[in-house]
Formats: sequence, C-alpha cells, structure tokens
Amino acid sequence: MRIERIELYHINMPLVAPFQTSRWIETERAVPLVAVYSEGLVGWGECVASNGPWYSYETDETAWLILSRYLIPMVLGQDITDPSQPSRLTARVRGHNMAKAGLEMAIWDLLAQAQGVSLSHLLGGERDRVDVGVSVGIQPSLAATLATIRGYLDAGYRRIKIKIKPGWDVEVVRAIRREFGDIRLQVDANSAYRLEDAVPAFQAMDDQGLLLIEQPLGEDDILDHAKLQPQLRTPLCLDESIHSLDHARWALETGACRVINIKAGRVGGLWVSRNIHDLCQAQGVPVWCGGMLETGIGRAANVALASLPNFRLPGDISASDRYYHEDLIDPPFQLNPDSTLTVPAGPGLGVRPVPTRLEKVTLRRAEFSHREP
Ligand code: NPQ
Ligand code: MG
Repeated sequence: MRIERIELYHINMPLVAPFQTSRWIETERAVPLVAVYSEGLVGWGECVASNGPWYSYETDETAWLILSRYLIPMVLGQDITDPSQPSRLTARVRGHNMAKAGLEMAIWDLLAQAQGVSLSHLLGGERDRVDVGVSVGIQPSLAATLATIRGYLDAGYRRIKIKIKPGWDVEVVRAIRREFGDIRLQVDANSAYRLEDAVPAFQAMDDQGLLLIEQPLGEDDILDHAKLQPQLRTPLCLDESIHSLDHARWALETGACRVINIKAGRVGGLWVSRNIHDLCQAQGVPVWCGGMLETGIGRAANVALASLPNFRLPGDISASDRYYHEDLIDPPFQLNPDSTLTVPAGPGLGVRPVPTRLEKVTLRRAEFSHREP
C-alpha cells in the first residue's frame, strides 16, 4: 500500500483524576495522534509520549517534531507490504521510540484493514479476551489508598498494581494484605530506588506474595537489577530499562529480571514488541502489557498485543472510564465481569475516533502529502 497522506492531531484529554507515580504527576494527557491514508482507507495511531520528560525523555512536543520533520517523510510515498517495514524505514532515527510507535501503529491498522483482519490476528494473537488489572497511583494517605483499591475491586478488577517509593512501600503493601487478603498484587517503583536502599526495602516485602516488583532501579540500568534479583524470591520486572530487543536479551542473559513489561511505545512499536514477546516465550519468561494512560486508540492496540500467547500476566489495560469521562472511541472499552477486556474483532484496530469528540480535544492539526518527484 502506498502511503498517500498523513495527518497529525495534537490532542489534550483531561484525566478523571491526577495520576501520581514516585517521580511525577499527570493531570491531563496531551498526545499526538496519527492518521495514515492509503487506497481509500485510514489507519490510526496514538503516540504515548508524556506532557513532560518524566517517564522518558520524549514529550508530546518532541514526538510532534520528530514525526513531522523526520519519520513522516521517511514513509510518505513508500509502498508498504509487510509489517516489519515501518520499523526498518525509520531505523535511521536514533531513539524517539514513542514517535516511531505512533506512526507504526497507524500503518499496522491500515495493513490489517486492507487484509480484512483484526490487528490481533495480524500480530498472531490467540485470545478473544485479555486479563487486565488496574494501576493505582500514589494517594494522599493510606486510608485513601485502601478506599481506592476497594473501589477498583468492587468494579471487578482482579489485579492491583500500586505505585511505590522509598517511605511509601512495605507498610502500604502490608496494609493492603491485611485489608484484602491474597488478591493479585504487584508494585511499581518507576526507578525510585538505589541498589543499597532496594535490598532491605524489597527483602522486607519478599514474603508478601507479590506477583512482581517493577523497575525498582535506574531507568537506564540492567547491571544493578542483575545484582538485586538473586537476593529476592519475588520476580523483578523491567519496564523503563527495556527499549529494544537487545535490551531484553541483555536483561535475560544477566538475570536482571524474570518478567518483562512490554509497551509498544517504549520499544518503538508493535514489530519490536512481538520480537521481544517471542524471545521471552522461547526462554520461558512471561511478559505483560504495560499502559500509558492511552485513549481508546492506543488501548485497542494494547488489547490486541496482549492477545499474544506469552502475555501471561494481567495488563495495565483498564477500561476507558478508569482514565477518561469520555473516550475518543464509542463504545468505550468496558470491563467484563471476569476482569478482562474483549479484543476488538473488526478489521484493523477495530476502533476509530468519533469525529466530533476528536475535534473537541484537538489543539492543532498538520497535514503531509507525498509529492511526486
Ligand atoms: C508504568 N504506567 O508502568 C506507567 C507509568 C506511566 C499505568 O502505571 C504519560 C506518559 C503518562 C507516561 C502515566 C502505569 C504516564 C506515563 C504513567 C507512564 O510505569
Ligand atoms: Mg512501570
């Protein structure tokens, strides 16, 4: 399929409540959306870069720049026939994985639509529903944390992840266990610890039956995680540290983790995500799908990705109303009673923005067309 025209939308969506991690707070979600046109079809992609360089160096503004100036010109006018092509066409750009992934998602949506198959099918997915959980931000108090978790359990979520930081960790986990017993529970530090603090902090939690401890150490670290993991029974899971298939291989070879969180945005797209999935599957290492507070567009891609067989732990892929009063898509994603989301069965992503809703949240728009040489 020849890529004829691309539109970028810079949107901003208010969150239902602020989301606080160990290191920053998100109150709204400003992201670039990508629409790719070919042969009368349109494919949609969401770029998950944050409003500020807190989770990674990418922001909505850097992604907009890199997409406009470099990535979009690399694919415009190209004839795309297989799903590894977007990654290869943009490989010359160093980093900026979220920008790459947003564009690639739109092209995969287009390719799947052209073949008349779902994105899940194109990826090699095998499930029609995926297990999901909810990620609970750091709350103002322990009582607020327990109340928030109770609300999500009542809503039907059967896996809880809490954000932790030094001083907000062991006691919170113990209190959750006292209140809710042996629910499926995991913690995410977003790299707030150093090795010397992490050893005592996580040894103190090692008897709490946690599913995993996510990214305790540096966002660019593998070596110290490899020193920490052997001192714990609980599996470590890397998130921020894994940006490529090589990073995943290094983490597994050094024993830095026993689980990997896959976010297509962080690793540069669905093609790399699937390769990391396959590597982990071959080595018996489970993966799960992370979340970046996506709108329905990015959420649909996450659900499709999580339908692959080695996604063996519940994803951070909550229903739309966990984050937004009104999603871009209609109907929004809703939680099934068994704590799953249904994988869209329609062609491509199986969802698209409602034009009037997109218009309401759009800050600016840009259009790129291929000029015949
Ligand atoms: C994580 N997500 O697993 C991330 C952190 C996170 C659901 O816990 C904008 C950009 C908002 C990046 C919110 C969850 C974000 C973001 C949260 C990353 O570490
Ligand atoms: Mg994380």
